[in-house]
Amino acid sequence: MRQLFFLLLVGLITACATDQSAPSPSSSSNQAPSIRILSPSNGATVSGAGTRAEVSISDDKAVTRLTRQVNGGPEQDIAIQPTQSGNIIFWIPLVSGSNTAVIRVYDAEGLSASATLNLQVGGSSSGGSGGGSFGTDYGGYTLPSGPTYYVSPSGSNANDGSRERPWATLSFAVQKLKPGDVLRVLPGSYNESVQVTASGTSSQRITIASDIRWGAKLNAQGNLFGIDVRGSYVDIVGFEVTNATNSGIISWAPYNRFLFNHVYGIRAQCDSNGGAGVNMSSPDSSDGVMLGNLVHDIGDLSAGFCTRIHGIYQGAPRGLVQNNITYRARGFGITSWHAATAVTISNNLSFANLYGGISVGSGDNTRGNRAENFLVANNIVVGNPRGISEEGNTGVNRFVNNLVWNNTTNWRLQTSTQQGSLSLDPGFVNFQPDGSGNYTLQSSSPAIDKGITERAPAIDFQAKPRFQGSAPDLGPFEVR
Ligand SMILES: [Ca+2]
Ligand SMILES: [Ca+2]
Repeated sequence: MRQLFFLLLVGLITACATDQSAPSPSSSSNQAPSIRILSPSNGATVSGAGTRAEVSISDDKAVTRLTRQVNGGPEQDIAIQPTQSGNIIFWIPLVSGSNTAVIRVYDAEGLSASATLNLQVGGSSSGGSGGGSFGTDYGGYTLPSGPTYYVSPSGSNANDGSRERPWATLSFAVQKLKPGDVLRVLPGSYNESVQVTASGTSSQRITIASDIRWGAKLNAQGNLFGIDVRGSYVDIVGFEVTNATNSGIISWAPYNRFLFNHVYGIRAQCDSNGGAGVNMSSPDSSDGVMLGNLVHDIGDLSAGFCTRIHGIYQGAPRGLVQNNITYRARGFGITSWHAATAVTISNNLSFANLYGGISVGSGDNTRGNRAENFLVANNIVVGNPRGISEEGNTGVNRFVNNLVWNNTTNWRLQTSTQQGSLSLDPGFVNFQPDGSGNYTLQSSSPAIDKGITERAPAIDFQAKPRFQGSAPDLGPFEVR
C-alpha cells in the first residue's frame, strides 16, 4: 500500500512538473515511457550467438510495446504484457565482432524512449553464452510481468519478498502466490522439497522461475519430489533439480508447464511407484507442457533397465513434450502410459537410455483410454535398445519425419505406420553417449530443414526462433 501511494505521489509530481514546461505534442497529461538497461553493461564482451538482456521499463500509464533493433536491422517486437513498470528479460542475437542494439519502449499513445547497447562478441561462437554445449540462456523467452516476488539464499522469510528484501525458501514463498504472480528465485543452493498448492487461472498463470536458467539449484535432500505441483496453471521455469527419490518435478493437476529445467540424479526405485525426471504421469495432469528440459541419469543405472523409471513421463491426455534432451534413464527417455492420448512429442533428442528412446502407449488406467491420435515428429533418437515404439494399448498414431539411428531396433510400432523417417548419422558437432558431447548439428547435418511445421514449437531448446531456413530442423536445436 505504501509503495502504491509512493508511486501515485511520484506520478503527481511528475505530471505537475510537465504542466509547467513546454506542452507535449499529444496530451500534457501523458508522459513518455522510460527504459534502463540492467544487464549486460554497455561495452561488455560476450561469447556465443547472443546474450540475455534485462531492462527496467516504466510509464505513467502503461508500456505497451518493447522492441529490439540489432546492427541496423529491422525493429523486432519482444512479447510483453502491458505494464506500468517492470523488468523484462529477453534475448539479443549477435554476430562476431562489434554489435549495436537499440532497445525501445512505447506507450499506447506512441510515445517512446530508447537505450543503446554496444557489445563485442569474442571467442567461440558456438552454443549459447556459457554452460557448455547445452547453453543456459532463456533466449527469447521472457518472464511475465505480474506482481513479482523474490527468493534468495541470503534472504529471510521474515522479509516482504521484494527484490531488496527477498524471502529465503521456496517452500515459504510459494504459499504466498496468487493468480498472475511471478516468483523469481535468485541464483544459489536451495536444500528443500517444494510443494505448490496454489493455482493460477487460464489468463493469470502463476510463474515460479529461476532468475537465471539453472542458477537456482534445488537439492531435494532424498525426499520423494523436488518440486511437487498440486495446483493448476503453474509454470516451473529454469530450475536445476537433483537428489529426489521418485521424481524431480511432478504435476498432479491439469494445465501446468515445466519449461527449461535441468533434472538429474533422481534415485527412483524399480518398484510399482517407479519415477521420472520430469513427471506428468498422473491421469489428472492433462493439457500439460514439458518443453526445453534437460533430463538425465534417472534411476540407478548400474542395476540395468527398468520399465518404470523414465526421463520424461506423460500419463494424461493432450500434453506437449517438445525440445527436450533426455539421456541415461533406466526406462525410456520419453514415455507415455496410463491415460495418455492425443499427445504431441516433437523436436526432442533422446539417446543412450537403458530401455528405449521414445514410447507411445497407455495401460494400467481405470479410464479405458487408448494411446491414439499422437503426433510424434521431428525427433532425433539415437543409441537406445528400442528407438521409437508403441507399447500397451495403442490406436492409430502419426510418426512423421523422425531421425532414428543406431538403436538396436529403430522402430517397433504396433498399430501405426511411420512416414518420412531418416536413418542416418544426425551429424552432431560431437556425439558422446555420456552427455559430455555437443549435440547441436553440424552445418552439413542431414537433419537440417527436415522437420514438419505442424505443431512444431515456435522456439528451440535455447528459446531461439524455431522457424529458420526452409523448415524446422530435427531435434531440439535449430541451427539455421
Ligand atoms: Ca505514457
Ligand atoms: Ca531450419
